[in-house]
Amino acid sequence: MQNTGTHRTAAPGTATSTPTHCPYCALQCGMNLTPVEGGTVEVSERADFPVNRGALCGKGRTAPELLAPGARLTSPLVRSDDGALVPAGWDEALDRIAGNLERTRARYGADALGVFGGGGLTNEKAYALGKFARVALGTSQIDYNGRFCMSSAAAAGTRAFGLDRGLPFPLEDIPRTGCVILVGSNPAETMPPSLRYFTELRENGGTLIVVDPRRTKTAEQADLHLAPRPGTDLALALGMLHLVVAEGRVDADYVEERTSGWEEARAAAMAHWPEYVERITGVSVPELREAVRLFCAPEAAMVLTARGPEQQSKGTDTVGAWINLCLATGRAGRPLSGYGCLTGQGNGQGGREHGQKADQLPGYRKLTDPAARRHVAEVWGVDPDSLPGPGRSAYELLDALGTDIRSLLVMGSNPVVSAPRAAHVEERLRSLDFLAVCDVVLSETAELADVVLPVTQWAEETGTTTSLEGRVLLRRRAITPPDGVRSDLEVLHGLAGRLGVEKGFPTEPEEVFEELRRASAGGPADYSGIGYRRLAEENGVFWPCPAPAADSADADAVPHPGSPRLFLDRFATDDGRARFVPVAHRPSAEEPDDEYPVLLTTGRVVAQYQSGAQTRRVAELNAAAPGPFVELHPRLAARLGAAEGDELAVVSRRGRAVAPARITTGIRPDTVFMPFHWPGAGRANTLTNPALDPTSRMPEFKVCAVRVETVAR
Ligand SMILES: Nc1nc2c(c(=O)[nH]1)N[C@H]1C(S)=C(S)[C@@H](COP(=O)(O)OP(=O)(O)OC[C@H]3O[C@@H](n4cnc5c(=O)[nH]c(N)nc54)[C@H](O)[C@@H]3O)O[C@H]1N2
Ligand SMILES: Nc1nc2c(c(=O)[nH]1)N[C@H]1C(S)=C(S)[C@@H](COP(=O)(O)OP(=O)(O)OC[C@H]3O[C@@H](n4cnc5c(=O)[nH]c(N)nc54)[C@H](O)[C@@H]3O)O[C@H]1N2
Ligand code: SF4
Ligand SMILES: [Mo]
Repeated sequence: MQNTGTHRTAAPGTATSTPTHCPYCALQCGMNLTPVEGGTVEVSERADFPVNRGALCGKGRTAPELLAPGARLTSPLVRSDDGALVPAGWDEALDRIAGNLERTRARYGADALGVFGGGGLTNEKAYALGKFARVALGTSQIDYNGRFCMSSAAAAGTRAFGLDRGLPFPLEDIPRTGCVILVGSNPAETMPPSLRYFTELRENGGTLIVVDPRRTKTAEQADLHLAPRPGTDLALALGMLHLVVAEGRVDADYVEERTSGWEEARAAAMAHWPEYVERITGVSVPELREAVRLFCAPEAAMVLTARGPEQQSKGTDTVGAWINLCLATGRAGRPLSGYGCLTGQGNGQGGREHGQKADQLPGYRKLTDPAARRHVAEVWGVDPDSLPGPGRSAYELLDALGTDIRSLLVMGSNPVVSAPRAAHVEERLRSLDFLAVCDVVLSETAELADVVLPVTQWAEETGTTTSLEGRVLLRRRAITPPDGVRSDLEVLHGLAGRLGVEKGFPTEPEEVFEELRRASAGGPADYSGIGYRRLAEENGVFWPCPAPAADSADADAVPHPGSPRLFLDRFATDDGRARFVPVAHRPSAEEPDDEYPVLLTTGRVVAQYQSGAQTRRVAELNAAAPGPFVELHPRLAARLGAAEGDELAVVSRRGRAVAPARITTGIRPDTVFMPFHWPGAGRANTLTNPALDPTSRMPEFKVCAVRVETVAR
């Protein structure tokens, strides 16, 4: 992978450089930007930001390439009578969108309008998009790609702790704990600069356990690598909890003082004998025992999950089982201990808090809660009864396109590549009466649109993101955008005005943030004590951060310091106790059979980001990861008669994808792996199963049954 891994750039330290953060993943690495010729910027090291201390991966380092006018969209596009997308002026493009939305609404009602957002949008955009759907469109039908990301961990965290903040502690705690279990997480490829926290953990004498069906670059760093069959993490965690009980390792005082529901959870775990768990997972009983020993030996320990165990039709219960393991051993809400989820997208954390989710109002409030509706309606200056109820989840929304939902606005996602059962989703998108897409490039989804709006990018606009640590950060504008593009906030302002809502959609990010502060005040994700000035001075503030009480007599009341570490005194439940949830093993929605005998799992490579819409346009990244592949074990390859590089067809009940073989002993022989970054013949999501978790509505991206065949040349 040459130089697409962790990399340090030179530090010119010029007076004109602007400190900001990467446009891509949730680590939100700090970087300095200096304007250069050609309308782009140069990235240099920003050593003062503690999370990455100047280190960047190849994606962050090359992100400026997409700022060049030739690399991105600089004019709105509209579908002409002969079916081509042709350049148009902003007024024409916005008029077309507003006109179509209005006609759809008049004919079919407001719920025939859909909105699909993204976890890469800043807090201001996510907030404005949720408000736009409920106030300007009046529709309940809004959801976003974060549903495909960490929603199972969010649901399980809320269920157990009463609050979902991905990491309840900062990354800097990792090197100081005793043991970390990383479940279905591959930071060596997905957040390279974060790997040092795990290296330092081991240098300090701590141990790292990695649970992944593949021996990834991350697993290579581990003291113990467990390689379960995809989709069996729930059983694995239950087997470990069984051993914790059987070996007398339960922290009875902690369970008594800080939790509820232990007896039921304990009984459920005791039904999962180690030998039974070995049969389900393929992880041997001695390996299970070793994992329990390493996890329980030190005073403090952590479990961190990512998409491996979460993107399953039982993702919520699976995360719940890992949380139960933490609770039974007294490893949550104590210093250097706890359960955390490594959130993925640039604003994966903040994007899930401020109202672009189907059931949600800003501040992580519930749309079904009358008090929350009253509070937010007051900030918005509308009647609480005018706010719609909860809408469909992401996949269900996409599945309803062309039937119940007739017109769709997409902002910050590329579902043609990234949604499960993508051929069906693509067909649903094509069946819409009207599709509008706001993007920086002509993504595969934008290619299907009736109107495409070109928007400004990270270095061209100010806004806040909330990193995987729950740290609210200020991204600053470093350069002027090229002519022809507008910000997402300007788009929403322009559309709302055309729909007759003249007020309430400001285009200045700080003005939106000030409103978000008020809307979030008193909610679980309270940002009311955070302002742009403070963010500029403090390198981020951890929420919750309430403002000093308005009725406080003391005008100089000390500002809230923010909350780097949660739950140390009490959990966010009504009684302050963490809740055990009894869970039991169940099979994946699709198990292998004679016709589809192999398991497919999917994920990422270091040089490409998500649907690849951005990174496939960067030459260096494309050279490092030029296309899809099928990773398989030599034994499976031998059975198929396939050699390295041979074209393989992977066939599921949803469709067929073709990509070259990459043969490695680092994967289970019963499993193949495909990265999902590409459209076309090698699109992994042609194959994936949209079976949904009943609680989080997360699709089962990580497990489905397939048949693998060689393709005759
Ligand atoms: N380079 C790069 N970095 C990224 C992204 C990107 O697209 N590219 N995306 C960002 C985003 S939005 C996200 S969500 C994160 C995702 O970050 P990760 O969760 O680290 O990424 P994935 O590759 O999806 O999945 C992690 C691992 O889960 C394993 N896995 C598959 N099935 C199972 C299973 O059943 N059980 C277990 N235990 N493991 C399993 C896979 O083999 C894989 O190594 O990355 C972020 N960073
Ligand atoms: N098989 C399989 N599928 C998966 C996953 C998996 O592990 N396996 N992972 C899932 C996960 S975790 C995720 S997060 C999703 C992500 O999948 P997508 O939602 O498709 O993510 P991106 O490719 O980041 O899409 C973002 C789009 O918005 C554009 N964009 C970027 N910034 C902005 C902005 O500020 N404004 C606007 N208007 N547009 C912007 C980008 O150019 C891009 O076209 O994929 C999911 N799909
Ligand atoms: S790890 Fe994530 S935030 Fe850091 S440079 Fe790479 S993509 Fe950007
Ligand atoms: Mo994600």
